[in-house]
Amino acid sequence: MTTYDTIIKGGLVAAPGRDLLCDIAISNGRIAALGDGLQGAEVIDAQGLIVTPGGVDAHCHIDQLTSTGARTADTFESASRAAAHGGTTTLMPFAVQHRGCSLREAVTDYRARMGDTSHVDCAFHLIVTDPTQETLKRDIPDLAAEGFTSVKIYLSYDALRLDDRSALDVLAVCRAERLMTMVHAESHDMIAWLTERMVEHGYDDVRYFPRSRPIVAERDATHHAIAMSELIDTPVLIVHVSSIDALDEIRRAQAGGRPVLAETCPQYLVLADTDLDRPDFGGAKFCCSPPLRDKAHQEALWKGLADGTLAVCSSDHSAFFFDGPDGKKRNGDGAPFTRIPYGLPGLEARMPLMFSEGVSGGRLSLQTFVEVTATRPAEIYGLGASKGRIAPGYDADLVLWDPLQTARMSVELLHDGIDYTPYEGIDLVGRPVRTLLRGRTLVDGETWMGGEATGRLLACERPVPEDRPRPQNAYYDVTENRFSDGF
Ligand code: DUC
Ligand code: ZN
Ligand code: ZN
Repeated sequence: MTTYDTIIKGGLVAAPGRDLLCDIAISNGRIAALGDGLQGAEVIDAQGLIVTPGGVDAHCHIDQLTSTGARTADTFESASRAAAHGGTTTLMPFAVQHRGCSLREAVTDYRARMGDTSHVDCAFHLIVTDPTQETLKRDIPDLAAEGFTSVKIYLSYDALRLDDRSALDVLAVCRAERLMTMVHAESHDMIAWLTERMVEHGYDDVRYFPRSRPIVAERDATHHAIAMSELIDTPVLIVHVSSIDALDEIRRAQAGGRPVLAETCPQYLVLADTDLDRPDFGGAKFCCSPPLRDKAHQEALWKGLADGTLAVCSSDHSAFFFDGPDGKKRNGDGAPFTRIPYGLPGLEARMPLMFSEGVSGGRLSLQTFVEVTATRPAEIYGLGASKGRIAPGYDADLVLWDPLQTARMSVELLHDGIDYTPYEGIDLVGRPVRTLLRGRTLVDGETWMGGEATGRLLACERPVPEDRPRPQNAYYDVTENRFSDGF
């Protein structure tokens, strides 16, 4: 009988399509077999535990310089260590091109920041803010060939947003190169106009922040992003969907056969706009964009995950300390909402929250939990051949969960070193108790076993298949430079 390197014995395994009580055999860092009575040099007892693929967090900002000059709080070392504690084994942060800089230089910079310091595997998305001819014609195609195969564009934020012509240019290159385009969909001018008036009339306290970025601005930009993707005939993925209204736009596009994908994040599922009312500038801890919404949106988003409208649940981790010179108070305790760095920490909390609120809470099946936290993000961004599934040939990135273990979310429970968590006080049912990356245990209970960092920089496949179905209506074919109906 074959003796494998490691056997995970007797757990309930969330295998593709069904949950199985079986052993998992691991050899050379990969899953070698699923079955009963498998033998290995090392045996990990998983009786009474659930085994899922390691989480793939497809939207996180790590060691990133924001457009307003603040740098996010963690390094690749600290972020990846925290991620592993929370059951995430692949991170997809961003390499950001700031205006006037080259995209290639941005990638060189972020690769150097990661270096050999990550404890989990990483693949970068590209943020394009300056689509010069060099960016469009040289850097994006060259980087795509090297495995950087997804691009995020912004329809909001002064320093990041693209106007429509520039956005269409980027979408056209993504179509030609078969890349996934992620869109931050909030209407810039609506927000800017409203913010100006609110500030002028003294409504600049952080508790008014959600009103400055209203749902209609998200709905409008979501519709617009979908329309641009239709014109170019290329898939888009709408990131951090926060409202029923945006979800409805996405659902309508999908029902019409459009290649429109979407993501939401735990903050929109478990936190609400009332959290921004907290005293002593506490609302700043909940300041992110799109903003937190009324609780009524939460159940709709959970249903969107359960029915597949929302394919991905990422953290949108963008961590700032509450105190300190580069944190939420960098422009003063009580600063106006226009001068607070936006973003919430969530790398480590994402999987435990989704397991507890989703699986233990009866909102998601175990299968759907795995799909939205691991399988679909891996597939959508070109990592589907090695990540996100428990099947022979896949990387042995695995998480063992004790479905009965409970804890209360708190800053002490987490390992990211940030001085707060927006999820403080949430009771958790079900906890990750062991995380493995390519067959090696990184975390066992509370004990860090990871030693030296072994995370790899991953090259992604081109996510859009050559033979994807084409829509019925005519579109301008940017590869052929003519209309698709022959005009
Ligand atoms: N919104 C984003 O789009 N990115 C990072 C943080 C945030 O709040
Ligand atoms: Zn965004
Ligand atoms: Zn983001």
